Amino acid sequence: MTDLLVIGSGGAGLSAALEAARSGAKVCVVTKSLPTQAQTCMAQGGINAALGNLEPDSVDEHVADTLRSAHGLADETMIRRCCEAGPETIEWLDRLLTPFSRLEGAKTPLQSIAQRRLGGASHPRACYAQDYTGLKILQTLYDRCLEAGVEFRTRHYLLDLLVRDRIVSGALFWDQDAGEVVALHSRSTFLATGGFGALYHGYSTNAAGATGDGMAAVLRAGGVLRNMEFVQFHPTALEGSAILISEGARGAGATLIDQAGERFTDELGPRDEVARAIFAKIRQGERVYLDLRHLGEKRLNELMPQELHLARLHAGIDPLKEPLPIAPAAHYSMGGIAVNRDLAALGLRGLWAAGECAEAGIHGANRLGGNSLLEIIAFGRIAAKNALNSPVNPVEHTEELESAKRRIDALLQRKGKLSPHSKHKILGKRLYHDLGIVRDRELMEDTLSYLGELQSRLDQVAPQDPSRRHNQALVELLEYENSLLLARALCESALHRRESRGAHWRSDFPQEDPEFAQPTLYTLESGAVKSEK
Ligand code: FUM
Repeated sequence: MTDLLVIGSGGAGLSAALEAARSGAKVCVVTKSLPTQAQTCMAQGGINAALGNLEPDSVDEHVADTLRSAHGLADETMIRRCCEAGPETIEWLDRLLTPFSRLEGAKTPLQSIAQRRLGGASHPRACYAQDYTGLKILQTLYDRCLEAGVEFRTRHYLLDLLVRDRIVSGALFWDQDAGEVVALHSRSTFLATGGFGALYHGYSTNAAGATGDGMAAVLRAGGVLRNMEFVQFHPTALEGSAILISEGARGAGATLIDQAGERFTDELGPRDEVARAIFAKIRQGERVYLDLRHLGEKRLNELMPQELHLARLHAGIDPLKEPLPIAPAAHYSMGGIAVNRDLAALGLRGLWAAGECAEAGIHGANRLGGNSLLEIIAFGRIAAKNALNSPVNPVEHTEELESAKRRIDALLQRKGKLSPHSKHKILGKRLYHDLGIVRDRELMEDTLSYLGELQSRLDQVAPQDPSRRHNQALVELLEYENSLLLARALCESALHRRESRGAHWRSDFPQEDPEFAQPTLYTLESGAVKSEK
């Protein structure tokens, strides 16, 4: 029996695990893939903290930038908590030996951490490790977790939370290597399962496994999702492959140009605005490029070795010689599990959540680059402390375990002709075009009935392989089921919000409307979207 069951091994999960293990708690991290295979790596540009290492900055300005970008849908108290935690979070990561890029001639280690300006920020505030920031943080956290005695269970897919009378005391998993269902009980359960960017399969910077499994499990357990209509489209993914080219490039001076070689937008505006400006060009049949040539080889090798490599590998283009064709791609889920100010899931006891899977009132309608890494580390640690302070008494869930075993057996025996992978690809294309950067009622209503059809034909989608062990197609089927559930939540929430705000842009309601200045709430029980009062 563990004190803290951490589901997900990205930055939020590993920060929570480390914090808890260092306080003496027994911690188990469970992940559906391998530790450090997480979307945290996609936050390449940096982690925000008002250190003022390049020019004067303050927590108040960080709060103001974040609030402005959230378009009235964030919780100022939570934003302040997050921004105030910034400098201490960087100090903590520095003590853990995160290899940040450094400035020369600084008086203290903290003052020596290099910072760059990302979109929507009034100062260079993102601390970085070249363009590997998220990855380097993850690797550092993982090393420290191993030293602190955290147990890891890999390739365990979250099936459902163990919940009775609204009290969560662990979860059921499909152990992909053993080919069996396992129940893990815990005094506290922490979800750090990431977002649902992979719903936009083929049009997303996220890995195919970013299917919002924790959010879907919370819905089924009777919990609440908030602001599901807000999906961030990153302005600069490589055209065709959707490989992320970090905002750090624009922070260093890269420009966006159209076919005529003209600049057409403020490259360091908030992501929603930049993505829309690019999308408008693409809809007119133009191509859009990110031009890094003028930055020069020395600077690019120093600041962005990964971007250079990715462009050469995936686009076959040398950014030192040619501009890169880019297009916006789904990058980040602003919406997620509704949590209170203690980061406890609404409507359920014993369950905490932080990071991209949670909606904690930080990002509202549009997230600022660099704030997600800060949120996952700062709130992962806070959530772990809160969770350990409010344990529940786990009970046996024999019936749930048996029913999950029967369900998996039935899925493995299913005879349908369609593969989950092919269905996911079709869904991704449809969502990008009809529930993407620009939306309207007609398209969304069509999408909703399309989702209904997909749901009614779900029994024709089968793994095509009855093997119990190492069956990736079974996992893809489970992920596809979650994707359909979340796509419906997204579409219904987007239909409910009859206005344009931040990343939710409707051509039929192009203005922000004060009527909709509250978050949306989505549950399975009510079967409907409500505005939070
Ligand atoms: O562009 C980027 O490096 C992404 C950063 C982020 O999502 O915070």
